[in-house]
Amino acid sequence: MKSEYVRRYEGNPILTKEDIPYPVQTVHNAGVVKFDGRYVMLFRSHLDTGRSIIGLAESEDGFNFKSRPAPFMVPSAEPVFCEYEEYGVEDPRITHLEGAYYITYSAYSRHGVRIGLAKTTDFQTVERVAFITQADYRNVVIFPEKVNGRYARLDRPHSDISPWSIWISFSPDLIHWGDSRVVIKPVKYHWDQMKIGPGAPPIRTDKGWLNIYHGVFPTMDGHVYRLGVALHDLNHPAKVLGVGDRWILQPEDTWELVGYVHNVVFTCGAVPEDDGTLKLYWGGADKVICAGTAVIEELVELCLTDSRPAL
Ligand code: M1P
Repeated sequence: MKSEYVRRYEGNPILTKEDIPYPVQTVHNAGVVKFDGRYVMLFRSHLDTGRSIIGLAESEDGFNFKSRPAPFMVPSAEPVFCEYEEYGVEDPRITHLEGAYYITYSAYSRHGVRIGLAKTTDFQTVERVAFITQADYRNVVIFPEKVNGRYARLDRPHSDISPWSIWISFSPDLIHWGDSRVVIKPVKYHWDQMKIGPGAPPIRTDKGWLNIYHGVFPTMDGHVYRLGVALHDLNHPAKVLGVGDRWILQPEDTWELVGYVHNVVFTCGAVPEDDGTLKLYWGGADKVICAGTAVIEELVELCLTDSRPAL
């Protein structure tokens, strides 16, 4: 069944490794923002070694992207950062906040995976700010404004005891985080029953913060990654107003079904537009980047009118 909620761009995939002017094996999992009148995308690529780096591509229309000649972020050589990025940097998300663009990314090393925070104001240079989690965490998205005087984020710690779930945390300075609590858990024998994780940074709507997340279902033929939506209270985002019972996107096109990891659609970014739609970006089978559009109000209604329990 094709998605009722996401209209795929007819030119998918919009970016493949053939478009990248340096050697990579994959191009996927991209954060995207509007900057200076155009779209800027940060995307993950595997190198021949299997380790990942982050590239940058730009577009006038949000669909036709051109890669820069060199990567934007590679594992750091700076003290402290180098020890925790030794195995690669992955899955960038971008949040525009107080005049700067903050990038959260997964930093892999012999110590596990943790989340790095980097900052740019021009997408020419980038500075590492801090690691904002210990191991093991992935999928951290920062809200694009303070909530009740504090910065807020959704995150996804790993656990041996509980299925991997979406948590919320707060911070006075973007560096020190706490007041953490779980907000959405996978549902047993449901499309997201195995694990879930935040996808795109939350989008403000009249009715709440729209959270586009990924959910995973285990099968005898491997795991299937789909995308779903949840809505969080604007003033108290730890309160979940609804989680859509149905997925909004699942692997359907050939390049989503077969690739580096089969049966994956995975988002790190969506761009809200003035006309009430959003542009959604996802990695197809961890190998290519795809795009589509959705009507924000339809996603919000799915959360509110066809919901399953959050916890
Ligand atoms: O291969 C699918 C995805 O697997 C991981 O996702 P999760 O955080 O849900 O475990 C990540 O490695 C992600 O990059 C990848 O797309």
